Amino acid sequence: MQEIATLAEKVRSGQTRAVARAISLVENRHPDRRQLIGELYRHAGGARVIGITGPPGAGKSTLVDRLARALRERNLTVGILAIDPTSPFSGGALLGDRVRMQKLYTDSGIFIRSMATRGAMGGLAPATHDAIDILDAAGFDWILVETVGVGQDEVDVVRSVDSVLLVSVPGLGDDIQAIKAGIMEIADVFVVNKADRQGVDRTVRDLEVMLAMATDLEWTPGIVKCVASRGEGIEDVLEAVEAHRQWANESGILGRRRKEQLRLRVENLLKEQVLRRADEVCNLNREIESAWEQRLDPYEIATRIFERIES
Ligand SMILES: Nc1nc2c(ncn2[C@@H]2O[C@H](COP(=O)(O)OP(=O)(O)O)[C@@H](O)[C@H]2O)c(=O)[nH]1
Ligand SMILES: [Mg+2]
Repeated sequence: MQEIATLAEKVRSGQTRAVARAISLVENRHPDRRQLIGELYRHAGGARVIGITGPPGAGKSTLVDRLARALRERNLTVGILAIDPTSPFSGGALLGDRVRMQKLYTDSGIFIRSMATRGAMGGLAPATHDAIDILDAAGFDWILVETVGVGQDEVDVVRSVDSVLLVSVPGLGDDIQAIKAGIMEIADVFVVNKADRQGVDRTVRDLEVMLAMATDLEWTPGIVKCVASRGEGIEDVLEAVEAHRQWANESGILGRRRKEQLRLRVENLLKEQVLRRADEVCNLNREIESAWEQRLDPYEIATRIFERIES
């Protein structure tokens, strides 16, 4: 469609409104997204994609804000995607984020968008991957993706960036949470934020011990302290990201990771397509309803549905 081709052109020339529209399109899983990504994908791949994850309240948004400013000072452009598991219209936290992050809006070298997770039938990770492509094709030098790091969708998002920053704060509880969420083993840089608080050295030591015990790591993540709210330690964070990037490049890990990302995206799209198709063919709700009445086991239900998709 010409309309989508034109939209893709505008995205490529970096027009903010076109970028916003394109992201809405993939966020809503609109059928035209296929053509859109088809037009943009080959122009993506140049951006540095960084994931910032960690428990709520750790200071991720504050850090993202500071990183974005630091990058702008180096004349680099920054696209920001914030993923929030709550609906964008309820939950004061996100509203707070938006208001706070709005300060950055006046600069066209920064684009901020929060991705809604509502109603995404397994579509959050695919939508975010597509949004990253859009920002990448629009020419943003860096793309920062903030996630809370809970749930498979979010883990999938985090797995599809070049470098992962895990933000923790003094106090052991948060670290244990992070380990539980299965995020720990994919961290490339540990950021200990709120270093103005007591117990920061203890947290750093705990992380060091944990890393020392992990013998199978290809890369030893750096541990960086910062006070995001005051903008302290931001250069150190960037330096640690740079170190990881350099290693990833030289070791060939970056190439391998991006190939794994492609696989993950394809898998997610397949799941999305199969689910959608199953719903079209069978009406999943109704199918579950009747299977429940008949006390069918899940294997049988899935097999029945799959057979109907295939026929
Ligand atoms: N004391 C202290 N507070 C901070 C620091 N960084 C962020 N905060 C505060 O922590 C709260 C949560 O920050 P936010 O960036 O929204 O956390 P997020 O939920 O991880 O995105 C806010 O009130 C911030 O002002 C820091 O380095 N030190
Ligand atoms: Mg936040």
